[in-house]
Amino acid sequence: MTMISKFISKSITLTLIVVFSAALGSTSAMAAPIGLPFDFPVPALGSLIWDDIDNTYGDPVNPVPGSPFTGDCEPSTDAGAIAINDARSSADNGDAYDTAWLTSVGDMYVTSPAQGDLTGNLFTAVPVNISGLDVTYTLFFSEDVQCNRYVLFLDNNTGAGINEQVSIATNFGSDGSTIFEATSSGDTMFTTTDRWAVTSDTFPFSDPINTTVFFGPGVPETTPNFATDIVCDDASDEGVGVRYNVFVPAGESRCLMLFACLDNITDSGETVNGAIAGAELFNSNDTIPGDLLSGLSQQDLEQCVNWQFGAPSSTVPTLSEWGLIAMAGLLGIVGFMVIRRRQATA
Ligand SMILES: [Ca+2]
Ligand SMILES: [Ca+2]
Ligand SMILES: [Ca+2]
Ligand SMILES: [Ca+2]
Repeated sequence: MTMISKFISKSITLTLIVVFSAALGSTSAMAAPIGLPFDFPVPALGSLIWDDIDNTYGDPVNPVPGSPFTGDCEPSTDAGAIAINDARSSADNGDAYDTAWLTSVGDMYVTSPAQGDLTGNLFTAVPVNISGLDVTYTLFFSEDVQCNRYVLFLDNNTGAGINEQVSIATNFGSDGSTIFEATSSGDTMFTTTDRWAVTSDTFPFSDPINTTVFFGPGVPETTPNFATDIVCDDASDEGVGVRYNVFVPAGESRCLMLFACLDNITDSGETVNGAIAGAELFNSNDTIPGDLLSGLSQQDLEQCVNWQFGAPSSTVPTLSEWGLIAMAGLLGIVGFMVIRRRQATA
């Protein structure tokens, strides 16, 4: 081996170690068990608190078995489904929800054992297996904006592709006073084409203004095939329910990512115009506010089928940033050695 080839082989080994350590570091976050129910106050944002993340929701005697769009939202006897019971905004307005992010895969509620993991601001429920998919319910609580991020991971560890309908419902605390202040299409009718909806309990407000974000801009692989403003057994239009068709190829993972925000989103004010201005930040992947994508890898983002991150239908693996930095360094050093060798033999 020449000196240069020895050097290259050593450098490649070093590069691999750097890349490998970076990859390990990103997945070895300390496990931090937390019992259900738990609350998540965000002291940096005034009175903001996400209340009672619990596994006591879903109606076991639902007329449409396992549907989050029918049955009792807060039943006295429950099906063990996981959801956020309520929230209070920065400006100290309570009763944002009467359960948010109640979820079904097919006709099965996404349930949870009484213990999950809370690492920093990220809650991860224990995965449950539904129709062959390992389903992981996660919530990220922002420190920057009055929003939480809901991501449902669907891992297919079987040898065949799986297609499922995923239904997600949020019932607002605004009850029969709920009005749709705005939707992303420019009207106040909530349909499958709306990326987001802003609702309130009608001015003057006593509950927070709610913004719910259902999918991203561009051409995501899936967007809702059904949308309803009547969820649970409430007769009035006091919630948002959406259903997605998700295909998970054999041995692969997919996810759905939605956001729920309160009041002015980026400040503590409570105005319809402020909420709409905040909602519009979700019209571009580049303006999603604050830390809301924190902890998600580029691969996670590309697997969330209701958003379009990266090139469409791209399956080319990408090097991590560390890998790119190490590779750039390696190429630079090799170039330097080559130049020196040329100078030495000139
Ligand atoms: Ca409530
Ligand atoms: Ca209320
Ligand atoms: Ca309600
Ligand atoms: Ca609309």
